[in-house]
Amino acid sequence: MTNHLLKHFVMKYHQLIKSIIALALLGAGSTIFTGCEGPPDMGNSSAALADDVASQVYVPPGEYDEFYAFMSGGFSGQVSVYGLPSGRMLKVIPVFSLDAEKGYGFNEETKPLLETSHGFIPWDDAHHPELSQTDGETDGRWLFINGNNTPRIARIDLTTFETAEIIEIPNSGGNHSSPFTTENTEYVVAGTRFGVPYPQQDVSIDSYAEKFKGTLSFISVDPEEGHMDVAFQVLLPAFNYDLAHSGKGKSHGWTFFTTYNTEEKSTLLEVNASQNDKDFIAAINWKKAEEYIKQGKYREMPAKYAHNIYNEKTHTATSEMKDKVKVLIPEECPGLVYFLPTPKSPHGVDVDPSGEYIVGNGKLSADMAVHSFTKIQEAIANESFETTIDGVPVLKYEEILAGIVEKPGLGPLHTEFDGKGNAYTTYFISSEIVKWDIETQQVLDRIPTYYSVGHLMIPGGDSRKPDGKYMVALNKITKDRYLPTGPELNHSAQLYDISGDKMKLLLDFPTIGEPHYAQAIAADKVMPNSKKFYPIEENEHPYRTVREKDARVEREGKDVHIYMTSIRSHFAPDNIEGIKVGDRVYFHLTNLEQDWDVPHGLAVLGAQNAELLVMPGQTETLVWEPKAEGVYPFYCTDFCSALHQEMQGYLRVSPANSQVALDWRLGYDEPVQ
Ligand code: K7E
Ligand code: CUA
Repeated sequence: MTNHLLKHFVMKYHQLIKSIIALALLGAGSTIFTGCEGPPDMGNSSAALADDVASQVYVPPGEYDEFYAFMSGGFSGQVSVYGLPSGRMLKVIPVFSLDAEKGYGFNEETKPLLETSHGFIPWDDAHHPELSQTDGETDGRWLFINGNNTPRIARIDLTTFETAEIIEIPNSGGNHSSPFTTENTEYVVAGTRFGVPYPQQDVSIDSYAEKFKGTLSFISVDPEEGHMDVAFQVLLPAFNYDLAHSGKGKSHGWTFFTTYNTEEKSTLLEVNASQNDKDFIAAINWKKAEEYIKQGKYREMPAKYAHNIYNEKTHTATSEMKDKVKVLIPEECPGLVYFLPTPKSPHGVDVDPSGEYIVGNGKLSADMAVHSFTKIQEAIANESFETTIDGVPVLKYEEILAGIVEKPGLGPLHTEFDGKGNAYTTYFISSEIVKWDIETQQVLDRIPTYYSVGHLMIPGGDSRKPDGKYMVALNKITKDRYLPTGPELNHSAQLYDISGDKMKLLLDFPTIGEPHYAQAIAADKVMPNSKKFYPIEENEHPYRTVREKDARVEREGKDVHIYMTSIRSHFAPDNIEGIKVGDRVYFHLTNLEQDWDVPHGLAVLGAQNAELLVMPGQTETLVWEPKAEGVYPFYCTDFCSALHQEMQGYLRVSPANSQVALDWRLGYDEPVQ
């Protein structure tokens, strides 16, 4: 956007604010263009790209990228992995949604990962990937991500790049302010976006202000195994808890959650939740919470939630239903929670690498408030409280303010840091990123995004040690950036060089779903630990077949278990007879390969299911219930050798009352049995 247009926006700010409230975050893309004389000068974006830009993002064939970037899939429910600076897509990791490509959620082993208290849920809306940290630095062990719709947090193991665990969050509705980690991954957090009746019950929606509540959950993470548990919840008024970040350095021990709808309305929120001049950042002293838990000052409340863990030895997930949770009530726990007044419907809350500055991205505010952790501590010590809400002291705004960034842009959403004293904030409505000095709050630079940027990401940009070389803008609107693909366009990411004084656009690349947020990490923190295959001698799957000569078929009533192996380029057995209509057939396929990148697939004609894609050394199970007699081919779906097309077999299905004996073989001369 040109400076002229920007000035125009700022001047018209007060006129615009009404329409912003009405339109903000709704008609996004069009809002940019309707309030002014025409579209911004887009020609500049490519003209401004100098020749050296190409070499900055060029990773020659066969060479590796410098960073792994993990992008949330938004409504795809997955995580996608990109290399930076090339923007090459490396993998899609299935998390909350079924993925037919990998059989995830279709095979028997991964189905339990998608169990919840509402039953099997094959989809979610994933917003915020978050890397595990040690001492405030990303450590490359795990990636967490929230499921927004049916509140959940998933943990991805970065040795396998697979979902290892999913825990459901009870007493919650819309797990949006999640899963932001603490400095040593003591906790990942989960704040409810929607107020919900507490406990859940059949009540009038008009009873919102009295019967509805908002919970903020702290999910402990086992430092060795990574296993998650709901350590405690804090029970608060039914505000909408939007985003969070934990303190670091001097503010380690605290976590900050933004709120909107402090009006506690349940209808027409675009107007009703935009009344208060200031909403709050809820500051939770979780070290204090740990003391209260130790002292037994919690209430144990009934709560139903699923905890699902994938076991890498058995290659199988299990799901357990939990039934209670520890709840802390602010009235009973002084010093646990404070509200920091923050203008106006803040979206992101971001803590700078030192832990001193807490940035409230007030999306409907002209200026942006930056709080000081030191001043917050002083205000608490002096009891400088404006008032108290449900036992939570509200600190005095003026006393906790480090400063404000004056009229930087329109619609601030999120801020990240480069570790060199600079902050970078996205402006959704004015479609730009503004760089400013954390200590002086002076604006230093601004650059347009194409278009309507949401989150931004700097590798390590929310940790104590950002790697301030690149920045990625995650844009909501793609419009004219790529060849048109009909009404739906992939979201667009943009890569910027932030190593100098001026931000510089390097690259556009399309993404999958809606990557609200992303995280990135130096490749050498992850690459050395990447698993190449599963050692067959460690396979503890109950239906494994570790030698081809053990391949067999066993009938247990109407259940038929096929203990099958695959190795280039055949299945054992490859001819099976004696299956009957009405049987339930389990293909337990063990891939005997012990080499990197040699998966085999398995697909069966008429199976109402996805394929299996079995990694070397792994066992996976496809269930098939044949509906009609006949002879059904099956084959390998992954081109695994020159004789991949020969990797096939047949399964004969006879009528339910037939006398055809169970029989299986591989080759005419060398029967398996
Ligand atoms: Cu899209 Cu973090 Cu869900 Cu902001 S959120 S943009
Ligand atoms: Cu095995 Cu193709």
